[in-house]
Amino acid sequence: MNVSRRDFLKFCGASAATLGLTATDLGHLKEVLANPAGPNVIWLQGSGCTGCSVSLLNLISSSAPLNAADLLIKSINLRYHPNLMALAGDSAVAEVEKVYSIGGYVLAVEGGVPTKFGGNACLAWSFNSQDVTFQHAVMDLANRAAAILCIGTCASWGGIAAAPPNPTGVKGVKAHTGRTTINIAGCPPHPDWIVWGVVQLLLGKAITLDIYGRPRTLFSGESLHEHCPRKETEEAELFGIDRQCLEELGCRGPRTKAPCPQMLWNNKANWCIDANAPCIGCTNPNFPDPLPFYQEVDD
Ligand code: FSX
Ligand code: SF4
Repeated sequence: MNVSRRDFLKFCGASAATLGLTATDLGHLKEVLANPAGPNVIWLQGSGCTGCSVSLLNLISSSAPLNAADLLIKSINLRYHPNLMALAGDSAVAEVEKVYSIGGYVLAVEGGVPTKFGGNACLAWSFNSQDVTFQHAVMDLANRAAAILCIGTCASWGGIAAAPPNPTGVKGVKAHTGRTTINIAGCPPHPDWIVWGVVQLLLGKAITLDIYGRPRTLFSGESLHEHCPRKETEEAELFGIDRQCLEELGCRGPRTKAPCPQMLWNNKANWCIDANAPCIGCTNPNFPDPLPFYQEVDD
């Protein structure tokens, strides 16, 4: 099968449709987004690479929210984010304390939770000259959160941060806190998936999860391989060859669920396989297993 980029883009619907948002939802969303009293959001970063935040900052959409600024400034009250807030030091942490005392906020967690060494491998912050470990901050804040969004595979299950031999004992947020989490998988997750999660919460919609805590709307159904334009093409034996299947080069598409082929990345410019990079299965709970990458796996 030889699929041109034009044909490929044709079968990729608009994000709103792909994400199952109806016209009524979009109308309701417009009202919610116009409400200055959006929900409080605390965004924590633990053991990860900050790529999840960077992915969100790459958001470009034709419908509201149009970009990350639109989402973060107009739609929600982002009360704490280590990279994006203007406050710093004790005054930043005081914001967290304020929101915590009100309760009912959305806790967004990026990065895994290191649990060895008394949690001292990762500090959330210092407050009044006292160090607070990330594991302690997550546990405390999870207790009074209305919902917990795990942004990325590290926060969901440990991900790269928990890869063997996992010297700092990294765990996912659910494994650490025992609380139900909404796992927006991916290393990093697509910005539209993160926005989708936030929008569902803004709309007051229940999110149905699969057995791994991932939203079924985003991560259920057929494997990514079933929607790949390279399905049933000749097997590539070398990297860098267009339009050939990458299974022998280690593609994890047949064992991975994610709407990458339908949605594309970077403002619909491309996705891993179209750039001749095998899928590495970054939305899977056991990611990065099986290692090494780029080696064929038996299914
Ligand atoms: Fe993990 Fe976030 Fe991968 Fe990185 O910090 S999901 S390593 S892209 O960005 O947590
Ligand atoms: Fe596409 Fe990978 Fe499946 Fe080949 S193995 S068809 S490259 S998803």
